[in-house]
Amino acid sequence: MIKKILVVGMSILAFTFASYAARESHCADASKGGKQNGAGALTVVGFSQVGSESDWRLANTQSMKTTFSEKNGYKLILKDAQQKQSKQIAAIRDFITQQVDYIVLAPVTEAGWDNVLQEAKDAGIPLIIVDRMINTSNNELFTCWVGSDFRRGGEVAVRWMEKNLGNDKELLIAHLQGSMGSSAQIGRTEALEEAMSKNPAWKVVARDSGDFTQAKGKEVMARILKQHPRIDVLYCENDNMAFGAMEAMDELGRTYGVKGDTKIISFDATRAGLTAALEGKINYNVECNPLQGPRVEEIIRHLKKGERPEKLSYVDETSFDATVITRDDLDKRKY
Ligand code: GZL
Repeated sequence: MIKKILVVGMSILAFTFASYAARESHCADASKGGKQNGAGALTVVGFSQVGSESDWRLANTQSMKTTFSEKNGYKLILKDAQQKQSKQIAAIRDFITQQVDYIVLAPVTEAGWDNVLQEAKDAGIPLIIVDRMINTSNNELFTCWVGSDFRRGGEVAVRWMEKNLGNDKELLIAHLQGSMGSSAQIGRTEALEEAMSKNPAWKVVARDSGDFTQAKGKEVMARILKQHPRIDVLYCENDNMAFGAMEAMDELGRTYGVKGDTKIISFDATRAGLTAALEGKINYNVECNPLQGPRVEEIIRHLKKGERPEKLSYVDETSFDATVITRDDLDKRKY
């Protein structure tokens, strides 16, 4: 009888120790990307992506897929949120349940993340934010961020406007905003609003959101064109909305681009956006680099070694003027 009690006691002790060790090693390994879920030696990365709303987004997703491939030692679990924050929150909770080694989040908007990021932190899973930023009072809720300086991109655009369109004469501006509350929309809008305060001759005659999509961009621009017979500048917060706006202008016989009445400023500098610039349809295109996969992987490699990489890192970007862009510029592009 005593022997039986001893055997039962020892097995309970062994089980307790094993489960404690597993939890500790998960938390410890979470910073080293250990194999925590039967995926062999692969490091499991859960990626909550905004959606597939634009060419930029597709390039961003592809960069993550190419980087976090099995041949590179990773298993990528990609979840597309169709631009809904509720789906992203559900995805993060699913990654926690699956005990992934790392979570990557491309947040659709800036607000509303503290609770679910706290859950990931409590689970000991490092969370890396890419592309847009979140608005939080607690920077410890995420490990690192990789993305663009959207305000700076907008300032590059308005400096081009001042230099090439002048700030001493009336400019009637149509402003197509991206997904409201996203860092890209906030930064690009702030830059234009600051320029408006410095250039009283500029007037934003129409402003609406096209949610970064071509279809919504066309719908919004068609409405604006019918209300405003003269639009000197379209300040468009991404290429896909610009493509939609161009469709609307074509249908209403309005001209645009280098030789047209409405000058188009766009953001992203996707291959299609730069093709439009090369064709003289988009006057100026400010790059927003989607190739963030390698930067995220570099962060994970540091974390695996127990190092603490830079909290914020910005991707490299440039801009393109239709009057100087060449076919060679386009051929060199990776997306
Ligand atoms: C920018 C990114 C934006 C792009 C859009 O980093 O968040 O979202 O400008 C995309 O094309 O939809």
